[in-house]
Amino acid sequence: MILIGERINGMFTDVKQAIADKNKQVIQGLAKKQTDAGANYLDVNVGTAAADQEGTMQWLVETIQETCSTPLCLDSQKPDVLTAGLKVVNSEPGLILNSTPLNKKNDEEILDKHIEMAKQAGPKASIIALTMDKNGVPQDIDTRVAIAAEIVQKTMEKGFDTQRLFIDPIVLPVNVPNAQVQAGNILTAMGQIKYLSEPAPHTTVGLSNISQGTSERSLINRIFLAVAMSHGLDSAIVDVLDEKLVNVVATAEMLMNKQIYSDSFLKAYIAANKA
Ligand code: THG
Repeated sequence: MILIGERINGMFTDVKQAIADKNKQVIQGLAKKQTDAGANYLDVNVGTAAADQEGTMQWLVETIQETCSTPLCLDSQKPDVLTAGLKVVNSEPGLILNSTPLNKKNDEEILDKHIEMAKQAGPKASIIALTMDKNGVPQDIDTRVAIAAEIVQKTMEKGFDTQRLFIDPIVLPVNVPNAQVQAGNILTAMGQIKYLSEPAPHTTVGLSNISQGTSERSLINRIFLAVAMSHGLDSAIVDVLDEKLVNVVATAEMLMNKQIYSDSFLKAYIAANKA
């Protein structure tokens, strides 16, 4: 399971404040803590508060890279913000560009642009593409899979390895009226997306979206993650500082026979993930 740490996101009050104060310690502390907890990548999202999003992305990337070499996942819907991040990021250990829809009303070519940016960034750069198009976020299984199929097709046409593609079926909060059915739709779509190419694309989700505004947030996150893994999910943007969540990942992998059982399988998982 590829774990992407969600915490360096301007959506969080402490990160928003650190960005405003140019407080490197807060950002570097979060980078180190998430790396120690088993994050394979660190999501970097400037949020909506910063006036200068491009400069903020660069400051975050440089600040993180001063303290650790964990691969980064540059998270912005704005190509200019990603371009700014790409100027300073070290893609040597790996990189993800997060995230592009299939197309947008005002940008039909956005997926092509992201693929091109990833190609320029070197052999280890991947992209996350959302099962979303100019009509918005689909509410049913078939449209999600159809959009995913178009994403896979375009990826192949561009000569971009499908193993460098992560497809995100877009997780919505479960408490939104009429949205409860979406969790199941996402699981079914995810299972089908795995059959779109050989080798299969990765799948990923913004896990914490599922529990926004609910009580029992961490319980909902943990259980949805385990269920999603059984439907083929092989990556997620998560709160890796939730130790029990990481234990759920380790246990699910062990029960699916992807990790060998030993009495210390939890410790072994963390140790292997850190390496
Ligand atoms: N898909 C992709 N990328 C994404 C998402 C996605 N990136 C952003 C987001 N969704 C994933 N990251 C988060 C980070 C935080 C929260 C949810 C998803 C979250 N934050 C608290 C909240 O809103 O309640 C903030 C609380 C606080 O300030 O402490 O839940 O889906 N590809």
